[in-house]
Amino acid sequence: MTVRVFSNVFFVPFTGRPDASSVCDGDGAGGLMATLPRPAHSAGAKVPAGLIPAEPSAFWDLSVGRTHIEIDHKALNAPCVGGTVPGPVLRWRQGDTVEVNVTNTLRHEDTSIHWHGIRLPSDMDGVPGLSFTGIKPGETFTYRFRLHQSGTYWYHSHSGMQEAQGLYGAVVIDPLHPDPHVCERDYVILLSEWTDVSPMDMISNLKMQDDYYVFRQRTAASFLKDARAAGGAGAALRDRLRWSRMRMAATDISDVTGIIYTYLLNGHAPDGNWNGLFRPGERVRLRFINGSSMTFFDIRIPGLEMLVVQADGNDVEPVPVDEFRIGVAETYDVIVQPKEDRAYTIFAQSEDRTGFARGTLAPRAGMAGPVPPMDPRPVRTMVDMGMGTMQPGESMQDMPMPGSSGTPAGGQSDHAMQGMDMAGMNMAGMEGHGMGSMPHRMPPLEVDDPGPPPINVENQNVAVMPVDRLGSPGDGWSRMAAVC
Ligand SMILES: [Cu+2]
Repeated sequence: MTVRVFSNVFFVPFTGRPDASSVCDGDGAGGLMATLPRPAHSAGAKVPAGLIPAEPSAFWDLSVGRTHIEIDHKALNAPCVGGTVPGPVLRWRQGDTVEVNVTNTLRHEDTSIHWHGIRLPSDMDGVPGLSFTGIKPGETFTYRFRLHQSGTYWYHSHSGMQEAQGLYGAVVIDPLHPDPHVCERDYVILLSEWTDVSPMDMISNLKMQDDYYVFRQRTAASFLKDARAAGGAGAALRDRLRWSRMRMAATDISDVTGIIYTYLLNGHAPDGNWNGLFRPGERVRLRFINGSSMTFFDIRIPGLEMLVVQADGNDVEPVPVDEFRIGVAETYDVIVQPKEDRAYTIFAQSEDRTGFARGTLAPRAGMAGPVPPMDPRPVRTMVDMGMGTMQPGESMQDMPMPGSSGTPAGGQSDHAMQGMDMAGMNMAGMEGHGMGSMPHRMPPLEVDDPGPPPINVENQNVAVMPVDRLGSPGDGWSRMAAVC
């Protein structure tokens, strides 16, 4: 079996083409395919989470209010659309002028809806204080704009911390031209987080201690393991000292973690097991949306190859993958073709492996596939920090360079200096680091860089030696190498 770990670096633009019962109830049948009536004037149509309305509609009435929702024993008076998390899937059609009335029924808070990734006039963008004044309690604001694009997008509040607490939903825009990727089944898979901790408390905690929610620090007990991995106690100690000098933790992958988050798939906790139905042999399109505030997910469906056909709403040259990573606010459409009469698990583990979201593609409602264990947690290296792995005595030749795909983090390989951007590099600090052994293959320096940006409140650190790691294998690489 070939290992394919997806990175968007491989994507080339293709052609221009084409619930909300929240899941808070843990109803496993939430994603069943059904024939749904077309909403003439969709009032946040009550369509099960993940299902796309049967027909697009240009007119929508949405109501924002707070609703008591409990998921995974975490109760929250959540700000949301239509009383559900996530809000309804809005299905539009390219070329239409859509009209969305958003009524704020919150008592004391403004609200707003921002259309993520949609090209529209600035006063329709829904960012209070920037392009409009927000929607006051009791008011209705009418968004009206023409749709120039198609694809998978999403919407979320841009007021206060409402998005972090549940005010988001999916947007699916049908293309004007025939869609090259029409499938028998079509589901939205919206990933997000759920917690009963106040978002303002989270920010306050993080301001005081940046690894407040990281409960997996390296300790004296893990030093032996580190020493074995680093090739000696001295190397392991030096590594820890470098991290210590930066006042950072190598294990600080996500600022907020599964310690307080439950990861949701279409609003369902892992135990809720969202279901999407298929008949064996059918092609199923899954529109993944990362609607979380903090979490990157690594997604796979054991036993199924995924064909990535769209990224952030843009059709791409199809790429088959076994796993891909989705960052916050990104969308990826994939097509799968389950051939067996069995359940397949959609497994989305958080990048830091402190939890996962999970759902099931199944031929019959209520089925559950095996849930794989999470992969080992990643530990950051100096390469991840853009600082290379150079140690005293090592030569530049040993350092990972741009385009060094296939080199595991922290690994070493023989690379020419080609492609390396030396501009802005502080060479003074490199004495004793083996510059004398720099290979002769190094091309002449081209210094056309204006230099690093100023360090200020907005820009607090700049990588000394930026390294392009888009081609690097993902965190799942070692696992996949092991099983293949
Ligand atoms: Cu956004």
